[in-house]
Amino acid sequence: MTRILTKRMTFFWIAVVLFTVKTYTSYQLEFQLGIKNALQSFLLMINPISTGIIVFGLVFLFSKSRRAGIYLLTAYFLLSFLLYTNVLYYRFFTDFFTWPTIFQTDNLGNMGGSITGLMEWHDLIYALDVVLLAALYIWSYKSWPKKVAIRKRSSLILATGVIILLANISLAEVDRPQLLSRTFDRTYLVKYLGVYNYTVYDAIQSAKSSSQRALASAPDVNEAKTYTDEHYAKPNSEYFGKAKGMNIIKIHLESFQSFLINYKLDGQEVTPFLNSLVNGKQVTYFDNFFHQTGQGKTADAELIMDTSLFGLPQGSAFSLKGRNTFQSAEGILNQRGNYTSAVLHGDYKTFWNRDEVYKSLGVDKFFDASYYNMVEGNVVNYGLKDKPFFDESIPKLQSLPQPFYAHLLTLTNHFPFVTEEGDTDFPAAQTGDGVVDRYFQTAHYLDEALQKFFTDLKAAGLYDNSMIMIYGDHYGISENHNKAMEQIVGKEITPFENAQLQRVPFMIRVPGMQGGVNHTYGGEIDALPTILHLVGIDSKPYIQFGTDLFSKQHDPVVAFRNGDFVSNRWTSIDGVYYDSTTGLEIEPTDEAKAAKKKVGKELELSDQILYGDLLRFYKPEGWKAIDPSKYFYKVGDGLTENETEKSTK
Ligand code: GP9
Ligand code: MN
Repeated sequence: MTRILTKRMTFFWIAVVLFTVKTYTSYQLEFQLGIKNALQSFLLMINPISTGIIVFGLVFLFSKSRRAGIYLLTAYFLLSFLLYTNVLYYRFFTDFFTWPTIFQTDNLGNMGGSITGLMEWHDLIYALDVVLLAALYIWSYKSWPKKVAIRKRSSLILATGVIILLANISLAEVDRPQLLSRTFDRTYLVKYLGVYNYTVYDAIQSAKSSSQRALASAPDVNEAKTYTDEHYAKPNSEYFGKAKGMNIIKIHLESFQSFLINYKLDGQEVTPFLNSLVNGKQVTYFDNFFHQTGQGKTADAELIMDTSLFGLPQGSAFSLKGRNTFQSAEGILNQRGNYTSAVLHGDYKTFWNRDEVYKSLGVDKFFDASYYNMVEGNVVNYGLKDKPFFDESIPKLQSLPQPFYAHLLTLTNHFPFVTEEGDTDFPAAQTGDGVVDRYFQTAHYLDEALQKFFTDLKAAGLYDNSMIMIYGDHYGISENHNKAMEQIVGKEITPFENAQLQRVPFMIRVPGMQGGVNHTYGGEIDALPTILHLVGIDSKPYIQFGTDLFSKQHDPVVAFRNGDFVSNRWTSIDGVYYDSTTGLEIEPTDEAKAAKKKVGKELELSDQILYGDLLRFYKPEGWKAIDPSKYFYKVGDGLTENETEKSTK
C-alpha cells in the first residue's frame, strides 16, 4: 500500500479524482445550471476530468520530484481558488465571473462587506482536499522514484486529456449548436464546458474585445443606424413636450422589483408611499416594465437608460467601455435643452468606474460619497443610508442651475439587505431565507425615505417644476432564492414566472399630466426616447434601440440580455415559448420566431457599437461630441467616519 501511495502517478490520480469530486459536487450544490438530460449530466462530470488530466498531467514533465510536486500543488490550489471565486461570485450575482469584471478591482474592493457575508462555514471543505494533497506530497515525495519515463508518460496522459476535452466540445455542440460562436449565456458555457474551460474561453473573448475597437471603421455604424431608423417610433402628440423646460429628477430604487408594489406582508403594506403614487392619478406607472441588465447590474441600468444601448454580454460597459463616445441623455439634454446634469450617490466615485464613464456621458456634477456625511449611524452595507442621502441631497439639488437633469441613486435596498437598529420597525418576512426576509425591511425603509424626499422637494420649491422619474434597476432577489420566493408569491416559480418577476417599476410624474397605470410592455432601453419626447426633443437623429413608451408605434418586445424576451404576447425563455397571458407553453408562430430574431439582432448591433466604439463615427446634425477632458469631479467636503468626533465637538 505504502509503495503505491508513494508514486508520482498515484499522486497525480488522487489529484484528478479529488478535483473531479469537488468540482462536480459544487456544480450540483452551488450553481443552477439547468441540467435537462443525461448528456448534459455526463458532460458536467467529464469536464473536470479533462481539465484535471491536462493541467495536472504536466507534472510528468518535471524531472525533479520536488518541483513536480510543487507544480501540481500550485496548479491544484489555483484551480480550486478559481472555483471558489466563482462560487462566491455566483452567490452574489447568480452568474460566473468574467475577466473584465474581475479586473475591476475597485468593485471587488467595494464588495468587501458582501464577500464575507457570502461565505459559509461549510466552505472550509473547499480547502480540505488542498490540505490533504499537500500532506500527501510532504509525506511521499522523497520516496518518488527518481527516474520516470517522463516524456512518453506525459504525452500519453496529455493526449487522453485532450481527447476527453474534444469529445466534450463535440458532444456539447450536438446538444447546443453554435455554443462557442454565439456566447448565448455564461451558464450554458459552464454547463457544457465546465467552469475551467469557460474561464479560458472568456479570457480569449476579452482579448478579442479589446482588439475590436482597433479594427472598427466608420462604415460599421451604418447597419445600426439603418436598424434604429426603421425601428423608430414617432412621438405621441398627446405627450410630446409635456415636460418641456422642466427639471428632471430621476430616482433609482436599488434592487427594487415590481412585486413589492401593493404587496402586503401579513396584512401590512411594504411600500405604502410608492403604492399611493401608483394608485393615484398624478403618476404614470408602467406595470409591465422590465429590467434588461446583465453582469453590470446597476451600471447596466444606468447605461441602458441614459444611452438606449444595451449592456454588454460580459462585464460592464461602464468599466470596459468607459472611454467610448456616447450620445447620452446628459449630452442631448444639454445641447438641445441647455440642461445641467448631476449624479448624486452615497458610494465613492470609483465604483463601476463612474468617475471615468460619467465624463464620457457628459455628467456635469458628480456628488459622490465624499460630499455626504459618511459617519457612523449614517452608513450601512455599500454606503450612505437612503434617509440621510435624500436629506443631504436637497441642498445639492437647489445648488444646481435649472433646468437640471439629476440622477439620485439609492443604496440601502441592496443585497444582503441590511439595516441597523432604529432604521426600521417593519417586520422581516418569515420564509426562513434571510435575504428574502430582510428585503421587505430595506424596501420599506426606502419607501419611507422617498416619502420624506417628496415632502422636502415640495418645501424646496422643486416639485412643481420638475418631472420625476422613478425606476427599479434590477432584481433584488436572485433565482437562488426562488424557493423562498414561492412562499412570497404563492405559486411555483417556473422559468416563465421567473421571467415575469424581472419586472421593475417605472414611474413618471409630470406636473399637469394625467397619470394612471399604463400596461404597455417596455424595458429600460425605452426610457431615453420616452423622456426626450416628453421634454419635446425628437429622438430620431440618434442611434437608440428603445422606443417611446407613449408612442403608438412603440415596440413591446422586451429583450433580455441573454437573448430571451418578453412581450405582451409571447415570452421566450431558453428556446421555449410561452403565451404571456396564460403562461402556457406554445409552438412559436413565425411572428414569435421573428421577434426572437429581432432581439438577437438588436443585441448584436448594440454590442458592435460598444465594442467598436462606433458612435465616434456617427455625428447627428448639430451634435457636438462630448469631450471627457472637460469634466472634472473634485472630492467633496462631506464628513468621513474618522471625522465623527470632530463633528460632534
Ligand atoms: C454601488 C451600487 C450598487 O455604487 O450602485 O451596484 P450594484 O451592485 O447593484 O450593481
Ligand atoms: Mn443595483
